[in-house]
Amino acid sequence: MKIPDEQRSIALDLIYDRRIFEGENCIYDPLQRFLALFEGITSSSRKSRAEELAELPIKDRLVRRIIEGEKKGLAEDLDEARGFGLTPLSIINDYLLTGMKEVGELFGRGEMQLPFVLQSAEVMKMAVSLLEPHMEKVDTQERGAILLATVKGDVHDIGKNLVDIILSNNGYRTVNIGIKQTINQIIEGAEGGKVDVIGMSGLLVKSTVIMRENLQELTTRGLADKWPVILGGAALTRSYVESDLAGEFPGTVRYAKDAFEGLALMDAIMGQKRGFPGATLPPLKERRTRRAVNEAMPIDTKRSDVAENIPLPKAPFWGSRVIKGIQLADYVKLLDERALFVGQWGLSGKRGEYEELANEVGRPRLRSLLNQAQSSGILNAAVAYGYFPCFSDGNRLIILDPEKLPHRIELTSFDFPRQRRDRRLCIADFFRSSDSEVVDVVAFHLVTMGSEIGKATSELFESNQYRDYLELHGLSVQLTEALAEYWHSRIREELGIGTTDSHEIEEILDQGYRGSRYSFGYPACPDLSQQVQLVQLLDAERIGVSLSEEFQLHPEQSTSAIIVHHPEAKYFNAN
Ligand code: B12
Repeated sequence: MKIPDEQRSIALDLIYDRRIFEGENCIYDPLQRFLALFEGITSSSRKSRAEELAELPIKDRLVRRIIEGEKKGLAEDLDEARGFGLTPLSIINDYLLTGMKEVGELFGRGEMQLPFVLQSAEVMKMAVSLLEPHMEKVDTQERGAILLATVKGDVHDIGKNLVDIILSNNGYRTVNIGIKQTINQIIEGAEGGKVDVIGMSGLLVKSTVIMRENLQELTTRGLADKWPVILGGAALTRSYVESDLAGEFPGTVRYAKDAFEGLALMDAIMGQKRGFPGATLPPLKERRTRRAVNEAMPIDTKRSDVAENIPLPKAPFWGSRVIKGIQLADYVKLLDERALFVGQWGLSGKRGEYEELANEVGRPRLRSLLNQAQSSGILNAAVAYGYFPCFSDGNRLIILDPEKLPHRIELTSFDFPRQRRDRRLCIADFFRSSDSEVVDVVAFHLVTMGSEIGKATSELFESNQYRDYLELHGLSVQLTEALAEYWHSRIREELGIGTTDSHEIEEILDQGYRGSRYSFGYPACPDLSQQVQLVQLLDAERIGVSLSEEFQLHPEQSTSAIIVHHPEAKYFNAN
């Protein structure tokens, strides 16, 4: 956006050598076009962005500052605007918020990416704090207020915090009370904060149940009509919220797929509340006919057609070990760039723009962030892992005490669901059964990036460095995944099954190896409560990881898995 479109597209044509030929003749040569475009222009004749901005009338300049995320010279511009007699409130509402509205529209059309949206929000935040000392009490009339909380038992806060950033920098007051909040704390926060709306967030499947209970509690206490409720988070679906929950809740409840939908809902709710003409809430998603609930069916424990008598790898040792101080260079090779750039940093752009965004924005930021993170000592990668003798019994995997072998003394066990269709797969089928003369081997691992990185990201959020916050948080979670991927490859190597590994990183990230790594909470083994046995087996406290009552790992940037060597083991959905 800051480089004129023509210059940008010709520069890209040059980088990617997009010459066009007709037979032998080159009919389009980006190099020639590039030279022609800049003929006679020297670096001193090119105006700086500050100069370009300075030429705009002050009102347009304020709008552009927000859109371009340009902080330099902001204080002077705000003084100039006030010098013209504009009140702080008018500066905010008529110009700065106009800029933020445009930012939202650009984002909605895929023409602006999340890091730049956050950069604009940073300028907005700074402008408001510079204007605040000049505001009269009456000036501070707000557009509306929302309480934000991640529900009981759930530690995820990035989604809720992004909502906080977008809403608070679009003129709404936010009361962000944090993670793991009970309904009592939510109600107290809403009463105390005098909010208009309650926003709840949650990424766990369990959180969707908690949200339902919270709505029931609001109803029982006669508070259903007091606050409209907006719900968001990965495990929710629009139809669950807008048909199932809305059907049971006498008040208003809506689903927001992202922060901008949250903003649109706030605009609609507040518009209605203030009686703005034409303000309406989007209609609820149509109620679908409910699927027939499965009557309690007998549990199917019959083994599937997975081959049983495959040759077994040999465990390098029995029991568990701890490895600390793992070097970034070892696991960064397995960083899933696409998941980082698109999934975490929102560098999705329009169709076909991924490579450009990755080259121009993603990779340079990634390099500098990795350098900073490494030199500041906030990466403390550690692993607890181990190998255990085992056998399957129906849908259970029995873990044996390695010290008592050859006697088969059970240490603990895991229960896995079986598919009701397709191949009727169940994780237990990938292991020798109790009838086998030999015992099988299973590996587990639990990896963590430590707690310092979480503290560093929180500090960025607290100090309103939104873009840095998003980027460091995103990097931290993808490094956790990379560490898990790296340790899985070490385990394959130690088991002697790494020889079939693909040499391409993209293929490795797509399970291009023998066996599989299943994490509790994912579709092949959704029951999170079995993290308990895993954490005990690996004695995870040794690497500073503990499990909360709601089966969440602390520190947040941690993940666990059961590692299966069977060649037929791949991801599947047991539901
Ligand atoms: C990255 C990731 C991780 C990372 C980091 C997790 C973290 N702490 O942030 C790591 C690798 C560490 C991880 C680990 C685990 N994860 Co994980 N993870 C994810 C993943 C892929 C993306 C989450 C994310 O960062 N999203 C980006 C943020 C910005 O999005 P968001 O929070 O959804 O918020 C946006 C919207 O939803 C919306 N929104 C959210 N809230 C609200 C509220 C309001 C009011 C509004 C308006 C809008 C709104 O707006 C936000 C911004 O636009 C999700 C899958 C997914 N698609 O979401 C699984 C997921 C959350 N993980 C899952 C699981 C199971 C785990 C583990 C338990 C696996 C394991 N056994 O180790 C562990 C647990 C970790 C722990 N500490 O306990 C499950 C949870 C489901 C469940 N079974 O309960 C998910 C859903 C994957 C799945 N099964 O499909 N995970």
